[in-house]
Amino acid sequence: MTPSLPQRPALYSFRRCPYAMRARLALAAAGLQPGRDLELREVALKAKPPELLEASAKGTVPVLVLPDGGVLEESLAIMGWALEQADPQGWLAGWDGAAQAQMQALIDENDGPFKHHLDRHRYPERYAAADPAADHRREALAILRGWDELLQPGGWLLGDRPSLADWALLPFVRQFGLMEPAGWAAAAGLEALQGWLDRYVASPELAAVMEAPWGLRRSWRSPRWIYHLALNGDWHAAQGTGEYRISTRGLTMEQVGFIHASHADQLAATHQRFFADAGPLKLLTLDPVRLERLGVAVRLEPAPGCGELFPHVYGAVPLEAVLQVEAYP
Ligand SMILES: N[C@@H](CCC(=O)N[C@@H](CS)C(=O)NCC(=O)O)C(=O)O
Repeated sequence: MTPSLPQRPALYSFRRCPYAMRARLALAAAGLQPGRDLELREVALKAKPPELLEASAKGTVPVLVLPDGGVLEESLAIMGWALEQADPQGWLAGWDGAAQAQMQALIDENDGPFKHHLDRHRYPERYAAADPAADHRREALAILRGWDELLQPGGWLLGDRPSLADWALLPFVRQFGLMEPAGWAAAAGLEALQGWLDRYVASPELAAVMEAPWGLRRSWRSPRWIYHLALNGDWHAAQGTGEYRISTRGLTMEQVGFIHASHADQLAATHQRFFADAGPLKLLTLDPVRLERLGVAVRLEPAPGCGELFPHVYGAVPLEAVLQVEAYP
């Protein structure tokens, strides 16, 4: 085993991504728990950690990295893996080959044409003006009417109990419904589907994957990045000048000779030691590779007195080396 492999499966997720939601739904249904059975690493899509990109160069979430080095980089593969571990609710178990083929066909229709129209309806600015969002809404609704018909006899896509297909499609239909809630509630010919979505939105299964420990609002802190606590005013000033030059609370880089930073596992103690009474702060995530590329050296050096090694940044931090800015604590 190489040192970079996780001891438990590591799931790279993004709380609101429908693909990641379906993966979390399946992992939770299998009885797995973050912290105990796997490590959940919430990512910001604008600042993907290097560990994710090394495991899966295509840079989408969800990705599951297994302790044996296996990498599952498609949401459906993660759902399949989860259900192989345990399938107590029978999402796949108990359905015959024909039913499983129908599930796959529904998922293909969702991930292909439905998602295509959903994106063009949702983000018209990203697509050509000659391709109006209203057309895509109409096309998406036509697909939804087909699913509505399937639901009518038993309340679920394949009959009277939910299967893999229901859980794989629901996060995407939710996204469609959320785009125009009034229009969705008033849409004709979708009564069964509206009821199906309402049950999902109110379900404990969805609530569980949108809250901790499955749905995190804070990004995972990579051990390859370095972190700096900034007073709100100092960060604000840096945005005006294009670079950040404060070393630590009340001291400039010129006074100290470098800018103090911490590794992820040193952050809480740094906060406690120097900023506990400082009020609201900004936590800057810095990429040392990007800093070096911009000509700013980062050296690991012992803190005076204790000898613990901390990253020290030798030069002003250009804003483009700041990957993320969050309120802290
Ligand atoms: N086919 C992939 C699609 C996953 C996907 O597209 N995820 C989106 C987020 S919802 C993503 O990671 N996009 C990359 C980005 O926005 O940078 C799967 O099923 O897992």
